[in-house]
Amino acid sequence: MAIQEREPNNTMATAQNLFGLLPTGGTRSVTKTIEGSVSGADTDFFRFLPGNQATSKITITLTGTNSNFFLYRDANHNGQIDPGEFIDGTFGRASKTITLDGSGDNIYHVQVSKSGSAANYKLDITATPGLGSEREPNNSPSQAQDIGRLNGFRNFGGSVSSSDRIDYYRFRLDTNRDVSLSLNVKSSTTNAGLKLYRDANSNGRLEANELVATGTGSNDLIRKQLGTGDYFVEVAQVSGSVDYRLNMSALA
Ligand SMILES: [Ca+2]
Ligand SMILES: [Ca+2]
Ligand SMILES: [Ca+2]
Ligand SMILES: [Ca+2]
Repeated sequence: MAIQEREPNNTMATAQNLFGLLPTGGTRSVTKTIEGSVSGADTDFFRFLPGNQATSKITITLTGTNSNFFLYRDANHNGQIDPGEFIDGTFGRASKTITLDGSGDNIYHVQVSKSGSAANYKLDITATPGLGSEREPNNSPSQAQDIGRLNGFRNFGGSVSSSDRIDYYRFRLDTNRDVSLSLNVKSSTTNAGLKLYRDANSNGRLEANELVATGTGSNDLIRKQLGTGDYFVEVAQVSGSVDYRLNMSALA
């Protein structure tokens, strides 16, 4: 049954709370459907969290002409939208679905606003339990799996081996953030290495002087304050057939 919007919900601070989507230990996808309307002076905010640290993806779909939606995470918990807190939006695109692979249990805010005359809308938010998955081919920077703007936690499972030596992921920062990356390898008889690059000259290639950090310690930890830019994460096989979990976060 659909949830009706409740006014006032015009700011992040007064967002209508949808709470967690997934029950603890649940194994099935859960969808919440919200119905509302927006007009010139009326914008609507909703807040939700997946409810489970291991969430393979969140999908948000907006139905209704003349409306837009924007996804944020209030990184500094001040109830307002600050630089770097925007994650994705529809901006009048024909397809109004946003998918976040490998989402951790972040608290998200969705804003619906009108793009034309007053609009009725339906918003479907789906959370799917499990771990985000790498998508092959991801063997070069140009094939890197693009996770979009990194804000909060994102987690992926993948593998590298002698026949698939490298996996690349890419993310974007729109403001300064404390970024943390780590690589957990399932079997102690296998090993992989973690590197972080920033494509400073935006030529789509990763040059030696663009290396930002190399993982250290048993979990290949990288922890650094980073500024605006396009970043590439490289997971490279060192020995054996490696099943890994890559944890990424960007916090205020
Ligand atoms: Ca409304
Ligand atoms: Ca409103
Ligand atoms: Ca792989
Ligand atoms: Ca690969």
